[in-house]
Amino acid sequence: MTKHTLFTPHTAGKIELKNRIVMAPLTRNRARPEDDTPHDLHVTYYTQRAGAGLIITEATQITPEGKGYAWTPGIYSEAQVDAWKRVTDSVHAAGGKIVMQLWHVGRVSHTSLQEDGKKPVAPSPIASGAPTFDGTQMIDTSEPRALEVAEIPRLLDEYRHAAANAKKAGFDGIELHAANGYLLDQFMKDGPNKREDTYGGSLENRTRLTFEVLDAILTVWEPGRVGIRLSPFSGANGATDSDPAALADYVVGRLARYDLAYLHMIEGETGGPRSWPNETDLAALKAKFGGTWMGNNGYDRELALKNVADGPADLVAFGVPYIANPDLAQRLELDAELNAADKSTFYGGGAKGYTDYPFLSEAELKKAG
Ligand code: 8OZ
Repeated sequence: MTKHTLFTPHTAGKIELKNRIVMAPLTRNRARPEDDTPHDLHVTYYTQRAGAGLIITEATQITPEGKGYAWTPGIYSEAQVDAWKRVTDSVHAAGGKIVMQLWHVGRVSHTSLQEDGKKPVAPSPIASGAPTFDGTQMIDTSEPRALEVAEIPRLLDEYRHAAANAKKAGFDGIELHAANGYLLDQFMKDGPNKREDTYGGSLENRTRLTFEVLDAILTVWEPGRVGIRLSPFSGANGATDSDPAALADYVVGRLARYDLAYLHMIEGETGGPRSWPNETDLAALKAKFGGTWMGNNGYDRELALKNVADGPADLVAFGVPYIANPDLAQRLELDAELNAADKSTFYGGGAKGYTDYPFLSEAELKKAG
């Protein structure tokens, strides 16, 4: 029996994947509170999932200012580099590939999560209206202050530094988080971005920061090891745009010139419908990009098989199914049953609901194989 394409290797830029099943970036809020480092549990959790063609880490802040939730990890300190190195070494020893997702939350934060209780930064001083978690309770995000143009070189340095740290930590590449209403997405969308300078107004201006950040991290990494995540069709965290089809078309068109590892597209709204504007044709967008297209959002086995075979996706990223199934790639290949995910342990806590989901047993493997 020939293998379905979903289970065959694919080269994403310069990253060689053993199959086309990707573990999506998943915020799990289990980093050490003292210093935002991943610990032993993270090593186990990611290593258990090394059967994926590619693992994308949970969103990881590039700087303390980029933090928006309790217990998310960072990649700005030496302690964080050392801790992540243990994760990458272990994943590699298990035959996996892993890239780090670089994150700055922008306005999706609270003063209590910022150094010295400072206001979070954003394109414009407009609160996201989205909630966050401060380590005790869900709270409204704070009203941010507008980032000044004079601060942008400092921000680019922080992205560059984080990208260099990810390299030191042994990752196979990085993914730039430019989705879900966080800083770069806030700049790109005309709901949160009301600026009247060179970072606001036209599509060229609103996307300027994203491309400046991309250029900054490309001084550290070759393009074939850099991916980017976008969600132009989503209003997550209050970031809406008046013309998402035009935004998607413009950004994807410019990304086509970069020869990146992949474009990771949230096809619709995370946890919501797989829907996009009538004017948008995902296959045409993929063709415009020209490189590896990673589809995400609401995929099950059937849709993944179909979209990889019919061409609108080269890779498929699974989120919730990867929380509950460390051996998801194998289960999908064998068409075995999936464990159900326990929502109550998604965010925060310890091993429960994190590293204790069962692998297929010998008996189940025999039955399925
Ligand atoms: C869920 C909870 C907190 C953050 C994203 C990084 O949506 C996230 C996130 C998801 O990209």
